[in-house]
Amino acid sequence: MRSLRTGFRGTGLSLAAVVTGAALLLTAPVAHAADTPLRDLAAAKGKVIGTAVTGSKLTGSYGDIAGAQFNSLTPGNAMKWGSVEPTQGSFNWTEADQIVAFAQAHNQQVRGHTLAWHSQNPSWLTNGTWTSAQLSTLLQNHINTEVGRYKGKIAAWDVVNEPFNEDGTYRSTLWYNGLGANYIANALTWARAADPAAKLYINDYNVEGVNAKSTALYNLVKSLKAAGVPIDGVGLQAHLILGQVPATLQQNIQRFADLGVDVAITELDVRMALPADSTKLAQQAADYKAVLAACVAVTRCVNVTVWGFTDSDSWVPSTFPGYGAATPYDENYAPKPAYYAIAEALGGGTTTPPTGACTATYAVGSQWNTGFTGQVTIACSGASLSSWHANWTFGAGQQVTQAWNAICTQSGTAVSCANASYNGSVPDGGSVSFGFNGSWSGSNPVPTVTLG
Ligand code: 9MR
Repeated sequence: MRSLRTGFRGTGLSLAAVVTGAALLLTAPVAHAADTPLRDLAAAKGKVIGTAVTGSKLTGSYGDIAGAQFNSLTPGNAMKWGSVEPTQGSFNWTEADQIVAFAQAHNQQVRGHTLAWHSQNPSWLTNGTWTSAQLSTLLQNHINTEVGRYKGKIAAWDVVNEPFNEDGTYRSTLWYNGLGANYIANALTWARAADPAAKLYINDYNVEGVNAKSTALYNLVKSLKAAGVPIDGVGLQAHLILGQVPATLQQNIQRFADLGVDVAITELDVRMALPADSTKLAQQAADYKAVLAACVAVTRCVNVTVWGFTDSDSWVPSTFPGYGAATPYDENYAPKPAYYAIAEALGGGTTTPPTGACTATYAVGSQWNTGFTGQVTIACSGASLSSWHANWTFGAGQQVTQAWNAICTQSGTAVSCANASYNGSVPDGGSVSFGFNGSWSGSNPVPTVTLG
């Protein structure tokens, strides 16, 4: 973290600067959560709203938001086999226990994730040479141990994760190759025995719309039901791309519901090419709203879970370089348009961000081959501030090197600027500005500034 002190610009840089950029303006309303938390809105609709979480982060703003806004938590990684049994016979339940305890303290459900998967398994398991009988015993013992440990504390388990290929054939995995497709029925049966109260799910991605993969899942669920295998629900992960909510989402949810199982949207996120801008964020809001609306429209769609609620805790940027901003809160925990869209789809009344309040305007002034000056103006109309933080995320590796009339810190791409001692007050109808020198290369896109 770099700390950049307030001060007057002492260099002659701007004199030598070549003005290449016209002032670019973007405004953003003051960060302001919905008046009614998402979990209360969801409950009023008979739904559950969840988020994936990282146990070690459940303090401070992250913990506050996770506890206040959501009534279901899914451990993002903590309950995976590789996490809980890194060495055969030696268990580590620390993070999983922590998340369950947090959920209980906040009156939240827990979705257990996940028991039979091809990924994030311990190396002793994947590197071992096992007979079918041994493999079957390993899986049964794993399910007994983990489901048994949390018996009565888990609302739903993703028992089987990602069993299908895109064309609807079974994925070639440790389990399928060693045990055949029957591993699915067995895993469900063992899970039921270990915790009869938990709802048992099969979970997969790219099964949100009607397609070959979701039809294979549909046919599997139908045959499991016919055979009396315990299956209570399907999880549609919903790792979506901006503007690409499948048109058949609601129809697909409905056809599973009609089979007599529940449906959950288990890992919702909507990724976009970075940097985010107001147009993309508006599209993302529409996408989130469409997903929530499809779930709200089908009685048996019981839960929508986002795969991380803040952009600072999302798997997307590391897996899809150049993509991100996929969750409803930005990296500084300011709610994004997607947040308000979720609230609206859940029937929230006064959930749109306030207009006629205080806005932040970011402008690129001078720009030369390696540097630029930026100016942020905070203006209030119909509202006032006694202190402020202006936050943004640089989209192309820019760095703030010196700021004046604000105290700016930059951590990675995230910049946060607090008022100086003398300019925290912004009266109704008034404005304050601060400036900074920055470095850039390649491109210098304008970020969206939020006020906190
Ligand atoms: O969010 C998880 C990330 O931290 C892990 O690195 C990744 C490894 O595969 O798994 C992520 O979660 C996955 C989930 O368990 C199953 N569906 C896809 C999710 C995103 O990869």
